[in-house]
Amino acid sequence: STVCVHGLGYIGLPTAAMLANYDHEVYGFDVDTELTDRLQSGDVHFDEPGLRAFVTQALNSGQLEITDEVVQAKYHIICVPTPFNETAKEADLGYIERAGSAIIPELREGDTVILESTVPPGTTVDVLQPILEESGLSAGADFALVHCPETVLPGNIISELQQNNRIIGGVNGLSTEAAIRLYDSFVEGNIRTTSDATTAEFVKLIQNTFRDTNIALANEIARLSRDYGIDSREAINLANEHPRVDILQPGPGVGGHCLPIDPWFLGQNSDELDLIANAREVNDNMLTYIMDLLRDELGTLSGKKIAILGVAYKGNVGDTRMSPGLELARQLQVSSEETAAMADGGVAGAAISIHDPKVDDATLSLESLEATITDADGAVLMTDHDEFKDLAASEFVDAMREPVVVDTRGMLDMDEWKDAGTTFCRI
Ligand code: SAJ
Repeated sequence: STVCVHGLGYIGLPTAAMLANYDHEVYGFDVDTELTDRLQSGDVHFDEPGLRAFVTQALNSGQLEITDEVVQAKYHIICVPTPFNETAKEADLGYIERAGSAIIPELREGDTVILESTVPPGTTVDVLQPILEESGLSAGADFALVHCPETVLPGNIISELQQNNRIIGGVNGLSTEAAIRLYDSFVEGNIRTTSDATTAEFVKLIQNTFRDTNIALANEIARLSRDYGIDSREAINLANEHPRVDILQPGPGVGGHCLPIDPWFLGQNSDELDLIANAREVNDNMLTYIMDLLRDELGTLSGKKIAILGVAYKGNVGDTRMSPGLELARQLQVSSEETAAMADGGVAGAAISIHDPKVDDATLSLESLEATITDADGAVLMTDHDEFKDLAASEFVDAMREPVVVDTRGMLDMDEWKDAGTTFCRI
């Protein structure tokens, strides 16, 4: 079929290439003409294993065309961002509204419009449908309208696009059927359907909320464990021996563009967020906890140099969106005047240095590992990159002014690091 993919980011670009590599005639559309120019020459703008080759294959076969105009097509797939407005605690649906408006002139009877972006429950029916119906066509009768949430894990996008189970929620049965025909052509997982789009939207949000809440539990367990002088990771691993217990790993809090945001979407049209909102706070407060761990050893942080190892939001990716490492850097540098507004009210005022072998970002003044830890008073391991498994305790002891090391990912061997002479603590 002909498919027009709207939005060529983390989801849209791999999806467009996937469909093209499965012989659909695909038009990848984006409003950002600088981006479409780059993509036309096969220059992929973000780091994802295998993606460049995958996109190149699609372009070379002639099945994928990158365009800066919306194209008439049997299927329109909307993969635009839904940024979160921190202050209003609300999703910004502007990109979806603009994508919907751009489809109107190209929409024909028998076409299918699929929303993949993560959205607050009700968006497909209450926001997108009225816009599309300005065409004079009616959803469910003249054209199919569905929500089919994306579920791929950054770092593993291409294989999860194929392997994951998908949920399709159409505004009616005919809509659902139309979307199944498209996804069936490349999805190897199961395709599950629901009779309404709002349920599909809700399901996606509770999946990410489950993970965020589970991590919050792990983080609270880590804090409890410290008070009892035990190792939280050993306790969690043993607890998970039970056939019906599956606790995730504690860490520096939760980053990325999904888990820290999606739980709030559930509260957009409801007042019922309680545990879910608390879990968000528990995760965000891990940064305060890390700064308290540093203060326990260093006294004040004011004027101290803290080395931050890892500003990607998770291991082995170069993505820094909502990253705990960057947020820690920000909070450590907060001066006394600004501190009043901070959660813990404590004065930080530290100097920071940052090392991340996976991140490529000129705005961050990243340094080599050696420069980062030289003369530092504290070092915090924030991201579980494979490279960090090989960190050598002796190098830290030699380079740092005071070898206080906080391992928020449980990657380093505690006994070895203590024996080497560091003041070591781990979450
Ligand atoms: N994290 C922990 N402890 C853990 C696991 C993760 O602290 O045990 C942290 C990570 O370090 C990271 C954050 O959580 O900061 C999120 O990482 P992640 O790997 O859990 O998830 P994302 O954000 O990369 O991708 C999630 C996935 N959702 C679920 O697994 C339910 C993915 O499948 C979704 O497609 C994606 O969100 C999305 O786009 O919604």
